[in-house]
Amino acid sequence: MNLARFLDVTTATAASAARPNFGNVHYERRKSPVQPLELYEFEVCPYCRIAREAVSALSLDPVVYPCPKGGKLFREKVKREGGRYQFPYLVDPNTGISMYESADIVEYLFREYGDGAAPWFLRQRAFAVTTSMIASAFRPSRGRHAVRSRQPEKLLELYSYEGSPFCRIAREALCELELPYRLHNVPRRSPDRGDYVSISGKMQVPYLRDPNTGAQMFESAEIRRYLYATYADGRAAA
Ligand SMILES: N[C@@H](CCC(=O)N[C@@H](CS)C(=O)NCC(=O)O)C(=O)O
Repeated sequence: MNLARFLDVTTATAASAARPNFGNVHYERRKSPVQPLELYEFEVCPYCRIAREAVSALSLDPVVYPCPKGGKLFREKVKREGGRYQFPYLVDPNTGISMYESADIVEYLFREYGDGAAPWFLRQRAFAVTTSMIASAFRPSRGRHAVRSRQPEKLLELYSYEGSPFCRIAREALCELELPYRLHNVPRRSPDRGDYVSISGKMQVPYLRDPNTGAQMFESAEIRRYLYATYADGRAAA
């Protein structure tokens, strides 16, 4: 392992440790959305993390539209539809709702799809926000700013769960490149793990599938390199 990779993994692991196991274990899901939820967010935003932990804990599979700072693609849609640039922003086409505010998103998801009550680590607001800010502070520049990219025709697919440091590294690259993707959450005890293993061949995340090129891969460093090589406009992965 070279020094850059060592630092990458160490800081991503420190970020995960600030929210230990939150979103890594499945909570009861009463039903699944028929049409995928849409989540507008960016990786380093601590409030977005809270929303992502909720979808991860419920093993939900939203389409994620990355909205990094300086992004030209999906930020505008949020402004147009919601009235302001603020993230996270959730759209549920099944119920017709759309909302800002991570606390409202958590409450909505567990009411609509879970067993009613969100777990304490998402409900205790001051604790959730503070620790999520600490997590972001370990990787202040990753998953924050947009990098010019070209858009894929078909949605990429990422299998992941929120608290894995390696999944974070993969999500950061998708975010920086503003690549929309279907996020399949497979936390521990998720009922969806069986299906996942039959697709991927083993229980390991992150796992990226790109239907545009046929590429599929597990390793976070390889995922970052692949995404930059394939979609960045003339820039290699840092
Ligand atoms: N109270 C909101 C706070 C959301 C918020 O402040 N989000 C910041 C990013 S961390 C934002 O949208 N900033 C505007 C921008 O990025 O353009 C929540 O919990 O969702």
